[in-house]
Amino acid sequence: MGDFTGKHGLIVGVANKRSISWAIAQAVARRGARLALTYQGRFEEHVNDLSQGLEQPPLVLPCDVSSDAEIASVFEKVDQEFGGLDFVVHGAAFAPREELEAPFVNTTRDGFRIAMDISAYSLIALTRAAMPLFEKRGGGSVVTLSYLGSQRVFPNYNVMGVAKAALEAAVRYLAADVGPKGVRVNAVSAGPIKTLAAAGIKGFSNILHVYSDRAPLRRNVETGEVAEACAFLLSDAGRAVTGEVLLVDAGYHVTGM
Ligand code: NAD
Ligand code: 0WE
Repeated sequence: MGDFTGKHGLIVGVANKRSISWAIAQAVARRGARLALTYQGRFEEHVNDLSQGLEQPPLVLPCDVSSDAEIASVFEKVDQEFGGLDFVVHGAAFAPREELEAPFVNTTRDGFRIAMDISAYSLIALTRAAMPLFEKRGGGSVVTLSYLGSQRVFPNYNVMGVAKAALEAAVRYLAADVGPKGVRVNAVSAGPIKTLAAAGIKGFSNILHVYSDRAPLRRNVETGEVAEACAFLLSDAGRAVTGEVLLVDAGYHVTGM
């Protein structure tokens, strides 16, 4: 989907080879993109190892998205190396584990703040920091990853559902704000996939079964399929699409009972 020859992108949220962000990195690198990959502290080795497998060696940088200083430093280095940027992928999400286990009504002030900061505010911070680099290229494209728990109640998704609702609203407000500068902002809302972020979520296998039983396509989705949808939105093929939340869930979201 699309040609990324000569394009430069920043991808945030690779933890390991199962990460949706890693599938996106591969999908756009295969089509010619030169990438910067960022990792959260503990994943440095994993990401360095993975980066060997890309056709063009990526810039690999640390970035905790809750730190304004680390975000600034990433864009400084990306600007030095690439002299601008064409796209950003935001694939970071986190809520304290307790918040995904306790009843939603017990959501703590701190758990709420952390989930919102890392999973929603960070999209605004990254988009703002990318603007000067996008402007050097006459525009840009931002894609984030969401989940249907933003609109519907899934047991235990809890404060992450509220954070994803905020994230999807931020996509629309950002799209309206930066659209006049030729920058597009979209989300891909993926069906459940057994990644690190899903590991240890109580009842996750059950969620996978509910989806594959009820989804119109009667199956689950793979990271590569989510990545291709992201590549579409990041590429020139998606040039008239902004402020959109594209569901890539084998159709699960249309079902009633
Ligand atoms: P993953 O665990 O591979 O990726 C989550 C990433 O968030 C990790 O790389 C982690 O390092 C990063 N992260 C967490 N806190 C961070 C911080 N403070 N600073 C920087 N990075 C931080 O899992 P994934 O499933 O690939 O998740 C990627 C995105 O896809 C998330 O936004 C998730 O909500 C979304 N998503 C996942 C599924 C699913 O079922 N796996 C479904 C729909 C949407
Ligand atoms: O967004 C997510 C999960 C993100 C996530 C995962 C964790 C696990 C480890 C955020 N914070 C944490 N904190 C941790 O300590 N998904 C879309 C995957 C997911 O999680 C669910 C789901 C689905 C789907 C939780 C309950 C129900 C469905």
